[in-house]
Amino acid sequence: MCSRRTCVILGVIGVLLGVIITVTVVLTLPLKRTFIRRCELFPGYDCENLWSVFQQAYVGKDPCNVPMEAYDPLIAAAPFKPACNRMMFWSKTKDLVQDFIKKRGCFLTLEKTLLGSVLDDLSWCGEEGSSETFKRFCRRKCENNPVGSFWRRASAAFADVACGDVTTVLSGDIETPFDPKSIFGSIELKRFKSPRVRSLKIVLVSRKKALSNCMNPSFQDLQKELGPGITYSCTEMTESQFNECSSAPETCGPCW
Ligand code: DVN
Repeated sequence: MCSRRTCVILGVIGVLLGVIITVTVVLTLPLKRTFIRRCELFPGYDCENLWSVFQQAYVGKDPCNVPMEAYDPLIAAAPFKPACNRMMFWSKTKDLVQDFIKKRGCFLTLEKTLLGSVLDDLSWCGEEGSSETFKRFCRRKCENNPVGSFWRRASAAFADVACGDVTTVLSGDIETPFDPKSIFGSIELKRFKSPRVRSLKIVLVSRKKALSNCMNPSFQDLQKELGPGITYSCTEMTESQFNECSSAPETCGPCW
């Protein structure tokens, strides 16, 4: 029988070991298990096949040489479906929008679709000469990295089915809320086409003291990029007004 002091020390060591093992297991959980678990929340898809098609885009390749087009077969295997008047895009406002969407289920973001959901906030890459999928230490700085290329390709396909009144949430906390080099500015906005898309409603949300408003010069650039025949509007909101909207009834009704 150990002395009280020894027992306490052994107990603490045991707990620490348990925490280290748990963290190690969770961190090294294969990406596939997360992908499949999330995929199975969407009935009607062959998740094993989708995983296999996904891997073909990057496994065995230089992680700086995975272009957007490498994901074409994956997009074809799980095409995006239009959700007219309910599609929400965002830029520099990911957390704000994801919180909103949890409360306001009627809107659809890319991250709520099958492909957006299975890979949301994950990292992955392959390596030449290896059949492995790596989760960590994947380079993100090079242009054609597997993760960035996926989000650009998925965003393009999601924007290609945008229809009706489209909403985009931008940040009033920054001096240039519309960034033409962002995915929204360089890929999604260009794919909004009339008559499929009737209007683009910008919601400019400020969490702190607003640094920009709907008269911001960057919105001139946005409107120049917007295709003909699409009505443009911009509404300024504080974060609390935006969140009050999210508690409104389950219609994608006119909060803005
Ligand atoms: O409309 C959104 C959404 O559809 C998304 O797919 O693209 C638009 C947001 O991209 P953005 O306009 O470039 O917005 P940000 O806030 O400037 O940058 C978000 C960045 O996070 C993207 O540029 C992606 O960066 P990356 O991977 O190329 O270095 C990345 N990203 C986008 N959606 C993501 C994501 N990262 C993790 N999970 C997601 N769902």
